[in-house]
Amino acid sequence: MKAKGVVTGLGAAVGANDGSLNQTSARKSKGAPMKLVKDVAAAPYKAARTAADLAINGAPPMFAEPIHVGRPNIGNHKRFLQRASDILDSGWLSNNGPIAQEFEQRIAKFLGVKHCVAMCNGTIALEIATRALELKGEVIVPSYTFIATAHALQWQEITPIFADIDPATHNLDPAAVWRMITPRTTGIVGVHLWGRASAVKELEAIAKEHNLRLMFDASHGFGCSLNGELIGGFGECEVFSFHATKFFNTFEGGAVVTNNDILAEKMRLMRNFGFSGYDNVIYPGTNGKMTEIAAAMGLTNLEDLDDFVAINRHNYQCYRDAIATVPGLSLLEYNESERNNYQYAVVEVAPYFPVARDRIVDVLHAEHILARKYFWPGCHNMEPYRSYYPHAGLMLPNTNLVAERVVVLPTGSALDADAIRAIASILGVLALGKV
Ligand code: T4K
Repeated sequence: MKAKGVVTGLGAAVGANDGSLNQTSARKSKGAPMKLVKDVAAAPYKAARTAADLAINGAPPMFAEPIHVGRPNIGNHKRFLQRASDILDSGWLSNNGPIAQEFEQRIAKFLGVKHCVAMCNGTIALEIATRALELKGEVIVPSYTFIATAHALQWQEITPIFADIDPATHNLDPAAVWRMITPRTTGIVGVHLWGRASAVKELEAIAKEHNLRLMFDASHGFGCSLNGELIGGFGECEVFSFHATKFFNTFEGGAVVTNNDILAEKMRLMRNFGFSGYDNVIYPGTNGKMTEIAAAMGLTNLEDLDDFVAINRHNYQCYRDAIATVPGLSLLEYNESERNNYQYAVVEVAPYFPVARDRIVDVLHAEHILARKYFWPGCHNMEPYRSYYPHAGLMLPNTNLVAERVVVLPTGSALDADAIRAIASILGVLALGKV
C-alpha cells in the first residue's frame, strides 16, 4: 500500500515544536545504540489539510504500515542476547533462578522497597497479592481500568464493586469509594491509571477508618512518583505488569512489591505451588514464576529506562504542542514536578468537538494509526459484570463520561516528531468539522 507523498510544512498547521531531543542523541551515552522498533518510514509525511486528504474519504493512508499503541520499549539487543546466551549455557531456565533473583533485587532497589516478588504476568501477580492479603467478600475497584483488575478478583470469587472515578484524574474518587463500602467490604484496589498516582493519602485514610486492606494495581506506574516517592511503596503492596506493551517490559511479566516481610514470604510460596524446599508443600499455591529469559529482558530494559522516558517525554511534548492548537481536544497532563514515564498519550474529546470519538478512531485507523479507546466501555459494561450488575452504571457517571471521550494515540520509539505532527494534522482537519 502506498502512503501519502512527501509534503512538508504541516507543523505550522498544528503548532509544531521540534524540541531539542532526537532519538539518536538520547542514546549516545550508552555506546552502541539499541535498535528502535520502527513502524513508520522516514519523515516527512504529508500533512492533512482538508477532508479530501483523509483516507476515510478515499485518499491514500498517511502511513504505509500500521502504527500501534503499545509498541514495546526494547533495550540494548547485544546485552540482552549476551544474557540469553549465558542462560542457555547455564541450563537454568526458571524456578527462581539467579537472573530472576538479581532482577528482584534490582527492582526493589530501584523502587526503594524491601521486597520484589517477580511473577509471570501482572494478572497472576494481582491474584496472588489479593489472595495473600486474604481479601474476600467485596473489594472496591475502579471500573475504568483494564479488565484484568476486576477479573483477578472475580477469578477468586471475590466480588469487584465498581466505584466511580474523578474525571480530572481518571483515578478512583475517594468520596465514591467511601459510598460503596458495605459490611462485606474487605479491601480497596486502587489503580494508578496512565502512570498518574491515585489519591493514596485519601484512600489510606478510608482504609484505616473502615479497617480495609489497601493495595494498588500499579501496572501503568513503573518509574512514576507521587510527592517525589516512586510508586511501589504505597498501600500494603503494589502490583506491576511488565507486559510487552508496558513502559517497562519483560516480554510477559509482573511483580508484587511490598515492605511487608510476612506478605512477601507468603507470596513467594504462593507463586511456587506452596513449596518450601523439596517435597514439602506448606501452603496452597499456583505457578506464578518469572522465567530467566523474562528477567534477562527486565535487567536489560532497566539499564535503558532513562532513554525510554526521554523518547516518551519528547513525544508527549510534541503531542502537547500540536494538540494545543486543536480546539475541543486536550492531552492528559502529567505533573512535571513528579517522575513520569509518559507511556500513554491520552486525548480527551470535548462534547462540543464536531466529530464523535468513535468516528475519530475510525478516521485514524483508515490512516493506519491504530488509536485505542482504552478503557471503554468500562469493566462494568463487560461480561460477566454487565449481567451481574446491569444497573452499575448509575453509580458510575464519570466512568461512563470519560470512557466515551478518550482516545489513546501511539507513542514510543516507533514514532518521531514528524509522525506526531502528521497525526495531529488529521485531528486538526477533524476540528474543522467537515468529515
Ligand atoms: N492492570 C492494568 C491496569 C493493566 O493495564 C493490565 C494490562 C493488567 C492489569 C494486566 O497485566 P498483564 O497480565 O497483561 O501483565 C494490552 C495488554 O495486553 C495488557 O497487558 C495491558 N494491560 C493493556 C492496557 O493493553 P490489549 O488487549 O490492548 O492488547 P493488544 O494485543 O491489542 O496489544 C496492543 C498493541 O500493542 C497492539 O496493537 C500491538 C502492540 N504490541 C503488542 C504486543 C504484545 C506490540 O507491538 N508488540 C507486542 O509484543 O491489552
